[in-house]
Amino acid sequence: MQKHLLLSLFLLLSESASAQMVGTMQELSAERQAVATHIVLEGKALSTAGNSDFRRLRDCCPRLETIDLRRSLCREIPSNALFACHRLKALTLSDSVRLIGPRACYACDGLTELVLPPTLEEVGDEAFAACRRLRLLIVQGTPHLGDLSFAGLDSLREIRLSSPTPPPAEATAFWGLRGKGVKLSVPRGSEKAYRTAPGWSLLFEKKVAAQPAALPNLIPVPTSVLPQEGCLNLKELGGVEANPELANEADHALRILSERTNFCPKRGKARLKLQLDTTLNSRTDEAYRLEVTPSGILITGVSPRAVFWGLMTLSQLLETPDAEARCSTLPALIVEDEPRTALRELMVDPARIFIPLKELKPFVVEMARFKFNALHLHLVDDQAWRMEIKTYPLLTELGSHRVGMDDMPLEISGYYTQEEMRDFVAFAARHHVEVIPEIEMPGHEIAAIHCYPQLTCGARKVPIRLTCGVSNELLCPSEEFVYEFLGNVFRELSEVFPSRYVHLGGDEAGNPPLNCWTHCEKCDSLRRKLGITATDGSENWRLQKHLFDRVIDTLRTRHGKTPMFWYETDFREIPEGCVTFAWRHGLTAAAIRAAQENGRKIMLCPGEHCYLDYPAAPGDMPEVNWGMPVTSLEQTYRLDPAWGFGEDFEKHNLMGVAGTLWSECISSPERLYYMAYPRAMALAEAGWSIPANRSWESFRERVRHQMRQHRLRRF
Ligand code: TNX
Repeated sequence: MQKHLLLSLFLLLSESASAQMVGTMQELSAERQAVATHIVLEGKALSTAGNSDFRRLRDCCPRLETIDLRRSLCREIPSNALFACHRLKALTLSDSVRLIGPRACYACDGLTELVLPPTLEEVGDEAFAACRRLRLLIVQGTPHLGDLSFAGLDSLREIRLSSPTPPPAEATAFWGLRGKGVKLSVPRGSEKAYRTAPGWSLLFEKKVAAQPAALPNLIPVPTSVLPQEGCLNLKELGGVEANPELANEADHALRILSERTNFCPKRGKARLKLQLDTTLNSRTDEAYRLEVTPSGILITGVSPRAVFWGLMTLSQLLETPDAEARCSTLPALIVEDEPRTALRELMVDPARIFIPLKELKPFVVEMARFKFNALHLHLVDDQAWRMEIKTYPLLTELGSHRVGMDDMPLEISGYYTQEEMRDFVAFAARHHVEVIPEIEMPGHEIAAIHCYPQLTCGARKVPIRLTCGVSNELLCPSEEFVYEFLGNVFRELSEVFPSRYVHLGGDEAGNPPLNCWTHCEKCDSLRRKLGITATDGSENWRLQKHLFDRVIDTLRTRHGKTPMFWYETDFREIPEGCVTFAWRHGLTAAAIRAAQENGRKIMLCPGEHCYLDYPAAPGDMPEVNWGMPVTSLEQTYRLDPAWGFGEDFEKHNLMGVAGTLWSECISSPERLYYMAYPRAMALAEAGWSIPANRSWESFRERVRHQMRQHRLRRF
């Protein structure tokens, strides 16, 4: 005990007031976790599951720079333990560590040196991948090095090893370091063994041999793929041919060819030809045909967007197992393809945790690979307002900064200026991804109410919300300022987002729903004025209808937009010209019936399949949540967009599929990708491919290949 005290005192004086020495993280108060910069853990056993010592180090210590585990008894660093801890500068492992789990230190890009103790037996897949500043790696034992365990280490200069026999390594352990001149310091006499050992040999390779094209591992699976005789030698490909209306697609084509092949601009005689043919299909403007022959490639599409999807298919055909290897030949084939549903979107939530647009650009590029055609931006919520609205500057001045998301004391700031957003929307459009903005009403609006209290009943002042969940403060339907406010917001929004759609939220407005309006005098008189006499609980829903009707009318008549909203059973009516989203567990059939009865369109993103913010396996991130169910890859894959409702529903009501990435627990761009993939690939196929072509067994094979490609790309 005395030793403990002395050591603590020493640390306090020598390092800084935020140096902490404790047995386990539980002994450290939330306040001290929030400011800790150096932590020494001495615990006999560090916990690895649930709200573990490691989860707290990762999520609850935003200033943490060093972790010292030397005095702890810690056999395992669990998977995702310190995932994307960008601020971490040093990690000292204990001599008792046997296992480092998958992605344990993924993208810990502040680490510059790392010592793996002699006791270590296993380094999991991607355990230190993307630690881009790591210069020196010291391996004292012979652990097995997993798939991509040290991939993408741009700064690595030296690996020092004590073992004369090379630690067993997967072929991809050091992917990205080929020919980078990493110095390998090994015991004398063992150089040759390392030069030829699996995984290690890559460090000595100079040139990448061109690999033959992989078997088609296309996601989403196309309507038909017909193999033909012969193949195209890509060295004979000399360029791209397209009319001016396909200039954007021609640019993409050139980029794909130069990234993925060794084609010979000018010298090669064969061409990649892009062309429009509006007679190809009348059901959708996304149908394309891709033909590879020994003398060239032809992509025909109903629209530029369709041609672009053809290019995305071509890009997948050109993938080789080793991302550094260029594709040299392409087997002849004919692909004919079109989507099953019209709108295939992913939703991201920068309101809870801000996502800079520079991080969202590569996200859009990745979505487009799988033929998603819309990105839905959840721009506002109780926790923040993220979109510049010039009429109401306080929204972003006061509403876009806060510290804290549940137990994570993170400083979360940021908003999108209109100018930046225009640039982003144009970027996405070049990838044929439509950006759909969402402004929530009447609930999930605390950030706006905080800035402009007159938006809620009685102009109550409310603080910005720091936790997840449902709030009871709502926009007041009887306050004229609310309509003026929304009118201005949607007017400015329409000037930034050319999308046909605008999402109005509409979900989870209070608990009990809409009760905020029950005791508001102004709402009382509005109810009287509207002749709402019911007292069965439906009176507030009628007020909500009044609010929605007014806003929907403005959006449709003044801005030509199609409003969207999250379906709540109490809505009953889906107004003309609107699209509803089925999202709640167990209520998809009810939402579909409402869409059918009202003759409206519906998007499917049922919680059972499409909530990509839920953990994909037990114990996976987020390890701590509010009881989110596990939504496995298979579960997502098994989404039937028609929900068993048959052809009539599919033809008249089904609009598409959506995957949501609510961000209460998604605290970094790396985590956003981690939650999205591979499940987004499963969703892409559910939304695009016809049932006759879909099979979980086949998808499982293809997704393995696609995930390898995904991991090898940089975001
Ligand atoms: C419910 S889904 C919400 C969101 C949360 C999400 C968390 C929906 C329309 N509302 O506000 O972020 O659950 O999974």
